[in-house]
Amino acid sequence: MTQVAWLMGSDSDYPKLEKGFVTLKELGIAVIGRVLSAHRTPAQTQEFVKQSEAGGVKVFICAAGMAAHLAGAVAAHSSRPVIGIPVDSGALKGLDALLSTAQMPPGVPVATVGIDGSVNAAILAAQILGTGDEGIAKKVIDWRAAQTAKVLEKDKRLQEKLSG
Ligand code: RP5
Repeated sequence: MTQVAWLMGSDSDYPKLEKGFVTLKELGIAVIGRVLSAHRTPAQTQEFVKQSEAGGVKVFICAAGMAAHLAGAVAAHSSRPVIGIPVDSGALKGLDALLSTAQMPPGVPVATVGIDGSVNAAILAAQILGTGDEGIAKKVIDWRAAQTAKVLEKDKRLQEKLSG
C-alpha cells in the first residue's frame, strides 16, 4: 500500500528531488509521485488529497518553488502530516519558496525542511511512519548508521591525506 504521496509543482522540480525518492526506496517505503500545483491545478490537488487519504496515504511530501503554496494547500485539506520542501527555482533561489512553505497560519502546520532538502523530507516521512511501524523505525536507524560509517570513512581518508 502506498504510504507516502509526494507532490511537486512541476516536473522541472524533479531533478532536485530525485535523491529523496531514492532514499524512500532504500527505506522500503512505497511512494506515489505526482505533478500538481496549488495555483495551476487547485481542484485536482484537492481531489488527489481526498483520494490519497481514502487509499491509506499517511504522510504527504509537497515540493514547490517560487510562491510555494502547495504544501499549505494540501495541509488545508488534510489532517495527515505534511512535509514541505521549498525548491530553488526562479530569481529568488528558493528563499521565496522557503518563506511561503514554512510561514503557515496557526493550526495548519507544514513541517518544512531546507531548500531542496529532499533527503531530509524522506527521512522525516520515514520517522513519522516509524512511530507506528517497528520495521520502518529499524530501517531508519540502519540508514543513519550507514551514514555515520560513510562520514567516518571520509574522516579516515582526510587523515591519510594530511599525514601523507
Ligand atoms: C513552481 O514554479 C514549480 O514548483 C516550479 O518550481 C516553478 C517553475 O515551474 P515550471 O514553469 O517549470 O512548470 O510552481
